[in-house]
Amino acid sequence: MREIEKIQKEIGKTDNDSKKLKLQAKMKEDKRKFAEEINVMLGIKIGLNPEVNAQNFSSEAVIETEINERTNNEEEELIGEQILLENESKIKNFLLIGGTGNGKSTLANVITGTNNFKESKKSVSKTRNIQSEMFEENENKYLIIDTPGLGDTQLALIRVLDIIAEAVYLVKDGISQVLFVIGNRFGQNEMDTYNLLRTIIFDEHVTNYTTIIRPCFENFNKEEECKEDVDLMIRKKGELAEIIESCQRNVIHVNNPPLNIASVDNENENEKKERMDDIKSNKRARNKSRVKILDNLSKCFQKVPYKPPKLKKLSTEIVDYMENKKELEKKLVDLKSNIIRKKKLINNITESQEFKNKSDANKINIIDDFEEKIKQLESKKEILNKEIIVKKEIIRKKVLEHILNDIDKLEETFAEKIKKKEN
Ligand SMILES: Nc1nc2c(ncn2[C@@H]2O[C@H](COP(=O)(O)OP(=O)(O)O)[C@@H](O)[C@H]2O)c(=O)[nH]1
Ligand SMILES: [Mg+2]
Repeated sequence: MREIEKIQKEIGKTDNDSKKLKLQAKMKEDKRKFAEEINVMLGIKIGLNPEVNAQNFSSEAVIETEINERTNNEEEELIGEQILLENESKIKNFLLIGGTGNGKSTLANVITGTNNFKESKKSVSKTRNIQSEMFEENENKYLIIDTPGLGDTQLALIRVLDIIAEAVYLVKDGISQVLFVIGNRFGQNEMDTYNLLRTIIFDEHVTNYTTIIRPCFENFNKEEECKEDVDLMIRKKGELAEIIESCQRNVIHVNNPPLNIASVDNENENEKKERMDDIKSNKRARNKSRVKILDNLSKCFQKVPYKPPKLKKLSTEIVDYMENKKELEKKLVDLKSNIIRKKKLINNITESQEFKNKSDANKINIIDDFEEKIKQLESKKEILNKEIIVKKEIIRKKVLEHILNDIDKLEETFAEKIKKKEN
């Protein structure tokens, strides 16, 4: 029940209605599972020893309340689901791309107003997965999608394929804006990411839906300095200059300095105060950045999202497999926690006085029964795992086939990566 209490606390804390509805739905599901578990436990006890009166178990009362609550709330639940569906259809997608270490995850934290994305220090290993977060601001619903630097030469082809599949799945209904994050270390890797996407899932119109984000820009509220920076990038010529020109110089400068400033060894009071002041001032900078960015992004809510033909094609090819895979993954998670719960349950039962009072034959029966159930679950888990792998492989194959159609147009690094894999 601890999990349920945790969710209850979370519900109390949140003001966000759609999050509340989701949490409530999750809580109900957890409660239902818990009740089922207790049912199984009671069933075994009653089945093996009919004279044990079920009323003696305090859990019986719990089940009854759960069941009553479930029927009473069924209608409410249906309405809740309806609202969730309607809300989800109005969400706009924002895809963050760019090289590793340019400030994408930090930007994702700033935009969403969370700390859910991992901001990497140089020494720390970076995330290799797509991460997304939904939030609401002035009745606009944003889905912010953070991607690893696809141009990263250390990234294995298999990961690139998985990332593309996940991104395509998330933005299957269209992209409101691609946020191309360009730090000071801008180089070919960054350009490769943009070009890879432009070649395989977008088209030449992507620049109409591209916003270039320049983090680490302290004077981001000084228009003149921002303009100078854009002029400078354009004067350097090259591919970046072309993109900036064709996205009508849609560049947003921000500064999102870190909040996770580590203390020095044996930090004294003064040093601590300084650090706290720094964090406060960095927080202020981030808040200002957030206002500036959201002001820009909110304009996208009037525009029809970008849904280029290649994106449409690849998403139709993989969407069913992706959904299937996600369903299986969810089942696997449920199954794993079910196994853990069953193991805990048998521990609790064997420690109870009631169990100890039973005859040896009865004890063996109860334990055998549980072990058999756990064994069945374990084998189900194995089957699920295999099914997931099969789905993943099909999806990768589909993405790879899709990329191969354009291999001659790809940048060298990617073409090489793919050819190496082919041989
Ligand atoms: N001062 C400053 N540091 C930043 C800014 N954006 C990111 N960083 C730092 O740059 C590093 C890499 O950022 P991260 O968001 O993990 O980059 P990612 O690999 O593109 O996701 C981290 O140490 C961040 O604290 C910024 O606007 N200003
Ligand atoms: Mg990152």
